[in-house]
Amino acid sequence: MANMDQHPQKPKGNGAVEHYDAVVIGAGFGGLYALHYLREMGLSVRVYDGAAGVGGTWWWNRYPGARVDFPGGPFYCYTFSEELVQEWDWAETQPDQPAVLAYLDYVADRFNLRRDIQLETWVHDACYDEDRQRWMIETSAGARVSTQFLICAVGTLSAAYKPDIPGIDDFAGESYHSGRWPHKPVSFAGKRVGVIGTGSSGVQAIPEIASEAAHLTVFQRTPQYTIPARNRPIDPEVIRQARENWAAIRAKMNASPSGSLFEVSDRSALDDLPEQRQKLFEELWQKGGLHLLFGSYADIVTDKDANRTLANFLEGKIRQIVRDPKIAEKLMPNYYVGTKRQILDNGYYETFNRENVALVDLREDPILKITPAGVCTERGEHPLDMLVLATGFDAISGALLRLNPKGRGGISLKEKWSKRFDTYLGLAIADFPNLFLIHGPGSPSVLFNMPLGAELESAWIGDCVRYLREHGLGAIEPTSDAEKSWDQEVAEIANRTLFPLTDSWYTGANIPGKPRQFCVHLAGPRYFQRISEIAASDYKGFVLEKKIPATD
Ligand code: NA7
Repeated sequence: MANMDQHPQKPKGNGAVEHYDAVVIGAGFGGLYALHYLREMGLSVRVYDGAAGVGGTWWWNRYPGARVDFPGGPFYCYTFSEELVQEWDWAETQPDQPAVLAYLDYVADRFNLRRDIQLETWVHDACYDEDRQRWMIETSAGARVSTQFLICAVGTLSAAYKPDIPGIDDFAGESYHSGRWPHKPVSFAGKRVGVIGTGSSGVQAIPEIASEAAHLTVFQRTPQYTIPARNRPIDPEVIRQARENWAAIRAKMNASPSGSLFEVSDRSALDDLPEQRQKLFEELWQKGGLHLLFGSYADIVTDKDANRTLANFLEGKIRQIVRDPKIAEKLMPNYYVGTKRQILDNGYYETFNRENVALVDLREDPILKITPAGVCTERGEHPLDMLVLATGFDAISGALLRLNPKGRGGISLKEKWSKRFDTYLGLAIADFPNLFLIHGPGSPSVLFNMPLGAELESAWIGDCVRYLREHGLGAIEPTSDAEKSWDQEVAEIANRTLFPLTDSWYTGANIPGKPRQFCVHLAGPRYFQRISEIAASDYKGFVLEKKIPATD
């Protein structure tokens, strides 16, 4: 896989080592809150991020149409500060990327975080020094840094994936990856644009590009189910109620399987007659967003027959919306609905009714190569002025592997994770003492409200650090046995669902050669209960080391 990020060469430092209690890598939702939490505990903390601004995934993913694909507004944001909830005005139900970035910029100022954040700085190397119980870090700015705790808040969708298509670097026109979108305005006007990829990013971008470009060619390998987001201004009453009852709302989100306020159905899709189901599906389709998936029936992602009922409904919608039946058939997905990241769109299927949009089905007409002039498929050349790669990410584990820390005995994460992405609790890794993960493999990460999950995980990490300090301990690390049983727990929960059966970035199937493993802990609130129980049991499953007296 081509590396999308050309990290700057390391300038020579002056040799002095900077010392911190904790280093956090990443200044997105996870890293910003980890900084706040640890600093409030009195720790010296330094955050490094390669981007030129805070925001993490929301800093990089600024492609047209990028929006929150979860219940947004006051429900996709930090929950820890009641004042913040009172102060920040969300305008839309599915905030767009500039709105989320503006919020994170505000948070960085509001909590005075910037003084401890160093931007445009990549961590090049991180090695654990067993004798000192500290991590030694080298940055792209040439600094050498020593820290007791290393918190990796590197993002689940941050290692952009550029496929190995012959000639991909030869294209002579403008070329952009959705996850590395430029900060200058990009104009599609009068241009022949090609988009490769129809996941969340492609589906969000395609209607926007089509409305401006002279012509758009969509290169689709795998069609996906998408549901109208029905983004709209937030009802001021919803905001008022959220502000008035924040503690109760926060508790409700904490207790919900997805970390949201969705009313979850406890009924089977198979208990209803077809007309009843159709009526309910239609109602929830009109409501928009994830209601259809979460609020219709309890067994949509656990029972194949229940899943088929929703698939039939959505396929009917595609046939209804897309006027040309041949194009509609090309857009027909073939997987268990809901087991890939559920896409929320703004007029995606409708886009294929436009005169200036063409769909190339790569399953019957594969890409042979990319030339300076465009994309060559088996059936001919598609001349283009601009190529957009919406080809996704090496998700969940990719950014950690790119960092490739070296743990006990010099073992690298790449060696450790060559076959499986073992962690304990999704928070820690055997042989990597004092290293913590936010949204790591084996945590609820991408299938739970991510800002809320980041808060809960950061607080767990902070409390663990406090425990070590209060007990005169210098290092903590899980046992391999604990990792094995955690791995089993994650798999057992997942195997009660249809998720592992689908090729997706949840299972790693989008990256050639990546080990297949469904890495998301699907038990939401039960997960957070489990990790607090483990903390309360004096960190069962971990080895705790006495503090070695400092020698420097
Ligand atoms: P996804 O969901 O991984 O989508 C990537 C798309 O790119 C998907 O349609 C892939 O088809 C396609 N792809 C990847 N490689 C190729 C090649 N070689 N040829 C043709 N098509 C290819 O990533 P997204 O960025 O859309 O979604 C991640 C988002 O989830 C994130 O931004 C949040 O919004 C939530 P495939 O399915 O592999 O056949």
